[in-house]
Parts: sequence; C-alpha cells; structure tokens
Amino acid sequence: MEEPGTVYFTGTAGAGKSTLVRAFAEWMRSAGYDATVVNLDPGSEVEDGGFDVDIREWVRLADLQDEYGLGPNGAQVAAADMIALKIFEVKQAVQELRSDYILVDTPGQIELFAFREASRAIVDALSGDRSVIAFLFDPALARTPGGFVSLLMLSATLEFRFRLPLVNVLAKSDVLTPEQLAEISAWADEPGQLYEAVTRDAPTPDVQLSTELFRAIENMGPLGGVVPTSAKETTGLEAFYQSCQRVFAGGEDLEPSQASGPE
Ligand SMILES: Nc1nc2c(ncn2[C@@H]2O[C@H](COP(=O)(O)OP(=O)(O)OP(=O)(O)O)[C@@H](O)[C@H]2O)c(=O)[nH]1
Ligand SMILES: [Mg+2]
Repeated sequence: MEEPGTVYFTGTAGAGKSTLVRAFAEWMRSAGYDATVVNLDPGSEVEDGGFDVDIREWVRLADLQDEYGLGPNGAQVAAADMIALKIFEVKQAVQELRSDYILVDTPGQIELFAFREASRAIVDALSGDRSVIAFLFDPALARTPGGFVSLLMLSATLEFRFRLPLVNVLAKSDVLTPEQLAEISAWADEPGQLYEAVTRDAPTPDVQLSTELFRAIENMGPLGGVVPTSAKETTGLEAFYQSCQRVFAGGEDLEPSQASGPE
C-alpha cells in the first residue's frame, strides 16, 4: 500500500480550519477517496466534529485547566507538550484506519503550533514522505495588502519551522466580491502586483514595514499562488485536492480524479 498523504490545516484563529477539514473530508469521500480526520486541537469545543481520531480522548484543555489551576494560555502550552507525549498513540489509532489520506485539524492558537518544539515532534511523528501543510488565509486579513503580506510571512514561518511543502489557501472565499478575489489572486500570482498594492498608500511606517517584508518574501522564491476555497459553498475543493496531489507527486503528473465530486 502506498504511504498515505497527510494534510495539516493551519491558519490564524478562526480562519476556517475546522470547517474546511470537514467540508474537504466530505468532498473526498464523495469523490471516492477515503480520508481519516484527526483533531489535534485539545481546546476544540465542537461536540461532533466528525473526527475519526480525536486528541481530546487523551488531552483536554478544560481538564488541564481544572486539574492544574492553569489559565487558558498556560493550559495550551501544557497541552502542546502532553500531546507530544501521546502522539504515538494517536499515530497508532490513525494507522489502524488505513486511509489513503489523513486530514489534520490543528489548534487555533497558531503561535503555539508554529513555535513550540512539541509541535515539531508531533508533525514529525505523524508525517510520512507525502505530507503538506495547508495554510489558510482569512479573508478578513488577506483583503488588505499589509494583511496579505503579514499572512505570507506567517505562512513562510510555518514552512521554515516544519520543513514541509506548503500550499496557501484562501478560505471563506464566498465572503469576497469577485473583484476582491481577483485582486488577492493577482497578489499571490504576480509579485509586481503585490508590490504595487503595498506601496500604493502614503509611506507611513506601516507601509514601509510591509514593503520590507515584501522584499524578504520575494527573495524566498515564488509564492505559488493561493487556492480560493469556500467550505460554505463547497467550492475550490477539487483544486485544493489537485494542489496537494501535485506536492505529493513532487510536482509531476496529477493522479486522475476517480470520480467527479461537487466542486
Ligand atoms: N462564509 C463562510 N464562513 C465560514 C467558512 N468556513 C468557516 N466559516 C466561519 O468562520 C468561523 C470560524 O470557522 P472555524 O472552522 O471554526 O475556524 P477555525 O480556524 O477552526 O477556528 P479555531 O479553531 O477556533 O481557530 C465560523 O463562524 C464558521 O462558520 C466559509 O467557507 N464561508
Ligand atoms: Mg478549529
């Protein structure tokens, strides 16, 4: 059996990770692929998230707060370390399901996920050779040039920390007008357009910082675009799947879709 493809859904708090994981899993199943959905968010309050493997079976944020008298942030830090200790149990539970794809929902506190050593241990334990990080751009931030550049920095940080290939995804694209969507796509596809947008406003310290950040990002290499998706309207899911496939195949030919699902 070929090694499963693992997709980590990351992004700022409320970017739409959990909703997209769920919509994508449903799309995959309707397209004839089997997927295991893993919840790695110990603070998730979703009762029925449709998770096949759920970290809350081992580590629950609320329990840590009660047991050790921790505040929400202290509990998150403790939870991240405790998850790392349980990760082989999680891995075993995932492997028993023998799916072709593993979709991993990550905690909302991205700084914890991105910067704790424990997260790296977690990702290393769960990832095979076919792994990709999906970084979700929240339209609330992505629609201004400065916000877009900040998200690119965060995305690059994740790529750098985890040393995994990364696909940028524009989540909740249904909340954007077609003009906004076209503008954001152009920023991702053409560095020149982004530069023009960043420097369009009067050179306040804000704009100067965005310009410097833009230069740093530009030097890192091509952005590779953003894939617009909407979990609400179930659009862009096939395109996202194809992007992941491209990564798994090392940029070579795409695996043909086995059946056509809703796009
Ligand atoms: N319009 C629209 N709203 C969405 C979409 N996806 C998610 N949302 C809304 O965005 C909010 C956050 O969604 P979640 O999926 O919980 O986001 P998250 O990134 O998992 O959030 P945390 O885990 O709390 O960081 C919810 O109110 C969702 O209903 C979408 O495709 N379109
Ligand atoms: Mg969530």
